[in-house]
Amino acid sequence: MGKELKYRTCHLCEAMCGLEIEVEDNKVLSIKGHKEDIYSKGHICPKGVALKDLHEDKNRLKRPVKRTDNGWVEISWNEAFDAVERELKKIRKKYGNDAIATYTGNPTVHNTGTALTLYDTINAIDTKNRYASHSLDSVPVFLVNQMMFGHAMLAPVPDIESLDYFLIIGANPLASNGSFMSTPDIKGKISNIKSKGKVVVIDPRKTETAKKASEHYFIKPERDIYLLLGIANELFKRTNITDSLSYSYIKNIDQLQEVVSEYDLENIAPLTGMSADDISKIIDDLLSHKNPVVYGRLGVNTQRYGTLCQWLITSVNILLGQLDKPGGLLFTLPAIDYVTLMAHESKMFRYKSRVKSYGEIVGEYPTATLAEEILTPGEGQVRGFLSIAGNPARSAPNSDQVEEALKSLEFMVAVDMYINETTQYADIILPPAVGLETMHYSFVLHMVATKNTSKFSPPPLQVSDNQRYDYQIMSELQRRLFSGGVFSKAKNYITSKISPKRKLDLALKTGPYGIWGGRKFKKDGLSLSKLEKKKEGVFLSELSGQFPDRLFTKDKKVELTPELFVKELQNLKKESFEAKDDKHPFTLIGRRHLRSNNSWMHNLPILQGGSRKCTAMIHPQDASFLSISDDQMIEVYSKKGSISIAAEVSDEIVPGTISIPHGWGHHGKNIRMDVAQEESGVNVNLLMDHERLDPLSYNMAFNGHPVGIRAISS
Ligand SMILES: Nc1nc2c(c(=O)[nH]1)N[C@H]1C(S)=C(S)[C@@H](COP(=O)(O)OP(=O)(O)OC[C@H]3O[C@@H](n4cnc5c(=O)[nH]c(N)nc54)[C@H](O)[C@@H]3O)O[C@H]1N2
Ligand SMILES: Nc1nc2c(c(=O)[nH]1)N[C@H]1C(S)=C(S)[C@@H](COP(=O)(O)OP(=O)(O)OC[C@H]3O[C@@H](n4cnc5c(=O)[nH]c(N)nc54)[C@H](O)[C@@H]3O)O[C@H]1N2
Ligand code: SF4
Ligand SMILES: [Mo]
Repeated sequence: MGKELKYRTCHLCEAMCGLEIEVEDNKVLSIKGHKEDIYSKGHICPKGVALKDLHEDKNRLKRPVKRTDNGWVEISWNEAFDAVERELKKIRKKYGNDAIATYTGNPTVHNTGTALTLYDTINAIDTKNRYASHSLDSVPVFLVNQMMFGHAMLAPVPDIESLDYFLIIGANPLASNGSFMSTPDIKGKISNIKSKGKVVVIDPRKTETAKKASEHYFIKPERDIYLLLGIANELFKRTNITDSLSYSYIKNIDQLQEVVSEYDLENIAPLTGMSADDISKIIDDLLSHKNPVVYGRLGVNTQRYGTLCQWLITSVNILLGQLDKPGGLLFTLPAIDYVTLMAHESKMFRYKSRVKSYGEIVGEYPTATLAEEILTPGEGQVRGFLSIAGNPARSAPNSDQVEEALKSLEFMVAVDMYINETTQYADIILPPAVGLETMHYSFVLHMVATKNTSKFSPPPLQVSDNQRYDYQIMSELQRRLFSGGVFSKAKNYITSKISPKRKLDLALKTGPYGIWGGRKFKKDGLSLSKLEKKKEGVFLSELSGQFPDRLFTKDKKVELTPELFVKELQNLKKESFEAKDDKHPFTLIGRRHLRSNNSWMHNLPILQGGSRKCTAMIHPQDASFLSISDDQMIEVYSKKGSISIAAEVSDEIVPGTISIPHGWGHHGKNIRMDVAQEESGVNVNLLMDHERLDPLSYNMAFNGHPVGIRAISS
């Protein structure tokens, strides 16, 4: 077979770039951005190109392996599934359903087959001990959406192409390519906003995004809550909001005014480390631009005030008159209306975790308590574990405890293509075909995209007979591990038999643009076969206003002052930020790099090397006080652990704070990631206290963590 061009959406981050892949004899010759792609128009980043390396990675497993005293041994799929079924059923029989825990990692959102089968599989296992990476990043957003709009997944998205003022607080889309804002070519979009107005970044570090912005302001970590309260209060003071807002469906504007009224600029400014004048200028700009939006992500979500910050960001946008408005924040209406399809799942706080009594959110307990649920004896203790596309040994806090917990399990199975820091503890690893071997439809990310588009990509590469897709593994586990009654048995059997393509086709046909959409036959409506003919995808619509119809609250109103949030503000008043912890006087924040993706792409040669990635960035003032020079090894310690890491002395970080990326520390004698192990880096989550959570959503508060620093003498 000669050379062929194939087209596929990149699934690695949220941006959904279209790729043009030159293939010959099932080998990748090159990967470029697909210029005709309806959404990304040729944009690509280095990770997209790295899909070739992922395909060729010698460490990638293609057949199941079993851990033995003499190392890893390949076994057949049948043998592997038999063992998983036998061992997990044994645990269930001995200790009950909840003795099996499941953890689903970030790639489950990005892999279409997994996303389409995952919940059926986990529901079949029928355990309350469900965990996911959501509680390491997203649950504050879910909680705010639920409380304000009635649905955890109904997330507002900046109408990025129409903005003339974009205030970014605690996000670095130039490195991350955006989150809860799926849009390719952030750099181009930021330039476009600048040509019409301003992009302003508020971040304890002068990030890649900050450098590209019109203005950047340093803020002390975890003080955003004061800034946001101050902004909200000032908006009420400077304009007659109650009169000027045209919404008929926003409840409790007056109550919000009362709640924020005590946060004057002069009082809050010193807490944030920003000047009152600078904050005042930002408020002037918010009010004088036609299309302003405030946007925040991990910096304001993975901290102790994650939910409150998210609430106030949404509220400030509402006070600016920018909710559900072109040129402001909008909601999508994707071809597969996942929000509506998942409406019955959008529930919270129905039951509590055993050890720490944390409430569940969308059926999941916080990952920060997973290790305790495994290690704490008693009824309901977790003894069996199914990990799907996750690396909690690196991504979850207090990783020493996580590893101790994984080691102590009676049985663990991982669905993953690598033997890494987490899967090394599995008894059996079930490796899926991944990347360019899989078909793709980004139905989860279309929920937070900046335009409504639709695209299906068939797999550009073939798999061998021995390989299995994630969805095949999931469905097999679903059939074998089902625990339920007669009625659900039939449903379970049927759902496990429907192929992901059938599921997609059905969802597309019955979705808002489908041939049966709105229960009427539309000849030119969407179906999978129609999409298959359009390798560049189809444009469906610009985002447009949909409220109050799209609201999921019972009264079709937006709740501006959820009681839970207002109450928590009272606790904030009791908080004092004066130096409480003399042993750990610095605050630690995270950092992302364009050529990295959480913990799992460090084995791809094309992404390794280049600029220093896993360093502790420290301000020259702090470095000189502690006699630390650039590149010198330092010890960073916390209540939970200590790491040695090279210092990167830089005035791009606010004094008193250090920044260390996560997802590194690729060591362990049983792991098999040759390239990653060469430049293994250091695991920052050894330092993280798993009890340091946002008290409302129980999301992990990675940012703002107290640490101490000392120079290591050479
Ligand atoms: N300190 C600190 N910690 C953090 C963060 C931080 O900012 N700071 N960020 C947090 C965030 S936002 C997140 S989302 C989490 C991520 O946490 P996790 O999801 O637990 O970790 P990942 O590093 O994404 O690991 C993904 C795993 O999935 C596997 N994988 C990749 N693709 C596929 C696939 O298609 N199928 C299957 N079956 N497996 C696949 C990889 O080999 C890897 O083992 O980390 C969190 N941890
Ligand atoms: N290249 C790359 N892309 C990724 C990922 C990756 O690991 N690498 N991970 C993906 C995932 S899982 C996610 S969830 C998204 C995350 O997407 P983003 O949220 O854009 O990612 P971060 O780079 O973590 O941005 C958080 C910013 O907050 C700042 N910050 C830290 N603490 C505070 C604080 O207290 N206040 C304020 N105002 N700012 C603070 C940090 O300095 C950082 O610049 O990225 C996704 N995309
Ligand atoms: S920006 Fe994201 S979707 Fe686009 S090529 Fe890079 S990793 Fe893939
Ligand atoms: Mo994430």
